[in-house]
Amino acid sequence: MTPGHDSLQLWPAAVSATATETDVLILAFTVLTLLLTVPVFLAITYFAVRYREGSEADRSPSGIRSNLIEISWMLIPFLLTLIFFVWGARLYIHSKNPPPDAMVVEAIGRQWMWKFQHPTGQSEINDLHLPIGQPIRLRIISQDVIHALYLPAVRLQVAALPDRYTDLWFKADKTGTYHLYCSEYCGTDHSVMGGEVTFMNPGDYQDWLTHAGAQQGKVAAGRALYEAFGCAGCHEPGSSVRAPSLAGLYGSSVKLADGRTVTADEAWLREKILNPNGDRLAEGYKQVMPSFAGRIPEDELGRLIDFLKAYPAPRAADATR
Ligand code: HEC
Ligand SMILES: [Cu+2]
Repeated sequence: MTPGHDSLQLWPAAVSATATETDVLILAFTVLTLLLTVPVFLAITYFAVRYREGSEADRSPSGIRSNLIEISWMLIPFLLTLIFFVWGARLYIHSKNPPPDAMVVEAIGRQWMWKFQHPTGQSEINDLHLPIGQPIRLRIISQDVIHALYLPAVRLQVAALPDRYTDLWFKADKTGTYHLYCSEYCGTDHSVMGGEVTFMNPGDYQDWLTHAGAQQGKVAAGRALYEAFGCAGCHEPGSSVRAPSLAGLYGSSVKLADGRTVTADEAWLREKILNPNGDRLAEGYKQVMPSFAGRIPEDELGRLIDFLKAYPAPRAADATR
């Protein structure tokens, strides 16, 4: 199942044994709760009607007194619910104790993106590629405020805290692409802080690491600089500064305040970042972008431009994500 809004899903796909067990636990507990409450409500309704004011019903004491009935109506539901306590506690403890051979992937939350780093060094932003059939442990931390990483397909979520590691582990057994969210309100762009997790066969994962992963790593490094130098603070939607979106800018034509039109190629991006004002001002905007000349080392500038070249124009689907 792939993420999307075209079909309404009442229950997200479950891709691990723990996820399936969690579903069974919740369903079974719902059934037990209904078994224990529905008869009570039916009895209340029945007695309310039967013994309403003015009814002819027989109100003389029944004479039945039984300690056995008193004890069993308390003890049986207590024991039945206790089973669920033990079951739930076992599942919880299991989910908190990653096996020692788990593959550790670092997850870093920041306003407003997730960065994931694979044990072999590749990193990616907002998307996460993982192998199936192997325990994965995500070691999670935040660079700013409290976020929370939520993976509905494995039925797990955990807070991402500044200055403290938290974990989450699972073993997926189904390939596919599923949603990944930040589930802790963390500021203006909280709603777009998320992406997709793709579970792949181990062989495909190795391929991904050597090809796409390596490429994405470079882009991810540039994206991190885009955030670190404060570009995102002005250029991302939700900013209080009115600045054009840089998504999909590379290769397009830019209208300047002085009436010229230029193509946003590599050289132009470089010049614009180092010396944004004067005759490079975009049409319809104020001159507020600071010059980064002398502030960005040459190698980092290269990576930043690599990121801008790969920064896709927003897809329609992203707007609703
Ligand atoms: C203080 C807010 C601010 C910061 C920080 C900022 N910019 Fe800008 N940027 C603007 C504004 C406003 C414009 C539109 C006016 C202009 O062309 O200068 C702009 C324009 C641009 C353009 C031209 C876009 C177009 O459509 O013409 C590029 C490219 C750009 N910025 C890249 C960057 C990069 C890369 C960084 C980080 C290294 C950055 N900006 C940091 C405010 C900012
Ligand atoms: Cu967040």
